[in-house]
Amino acid sequence: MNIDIFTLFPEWFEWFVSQRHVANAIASGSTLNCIDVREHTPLSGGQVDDSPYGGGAGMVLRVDVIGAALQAHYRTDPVALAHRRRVIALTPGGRLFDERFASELAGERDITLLCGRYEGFDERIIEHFASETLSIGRYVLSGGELAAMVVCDAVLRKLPGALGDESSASEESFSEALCGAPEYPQYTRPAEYRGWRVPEVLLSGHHDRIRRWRAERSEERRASAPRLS
Ligand code: 6GU
Repeated sequence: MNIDIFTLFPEWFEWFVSQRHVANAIASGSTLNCIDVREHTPLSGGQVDDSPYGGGAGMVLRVDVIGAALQAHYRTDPVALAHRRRVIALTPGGRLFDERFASELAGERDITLLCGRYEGFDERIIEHFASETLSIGRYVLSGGELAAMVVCDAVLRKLPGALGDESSASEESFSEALCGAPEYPQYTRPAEYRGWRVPEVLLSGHHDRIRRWRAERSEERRASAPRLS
């Protein structure tokens, strides 16, 4: 899939794209493209934000600046663009990002992420240039960049080839293979450490019993887990 990220801090993503599973996804044909919004501003001195109408603290990302960046990159009217592909404004009050949302995005060919900064977006960006909003949690970050990385991480690892072992993404916590239940507990060597033994069943080599034991533990965790939505 192709992910375009509109940001004022493209250099933040240099580290991110060098991480192994992200690099694997890119090597397998995905792209992660950062567009520097400031390079496209029609305003002088690289201005991208302004003080809010009506007063108040902080600065707001300007609608004309985001409009110009989208227009320059896609060479199409950004309003029409938002009807053709998912253009997602990253904002703390947006639709909460969860495993279902991640799977939905992993099924897309192209997505665009708009990173807010300062006190946020001029509302007209969200209304006219975005197809939807996304939040990674109910807290305020100083910008959408870290949220964009969270989204890319969760989405790219769902694509074939991103992880070493194909089955590991589909079986883990909250995935459909587990009917939305949290993952069962995992153990590796040593079989005993400070007297803490790995459950005998996992050492038994008895695959049916292991499958049953895991399903039961998974179910137990679901019963005691806090509601996810
Ligand atoms: Cl997507 N952006 C910002 N600025 N803060 C957030 C967020 C996004 N998600 C949670 N907090």
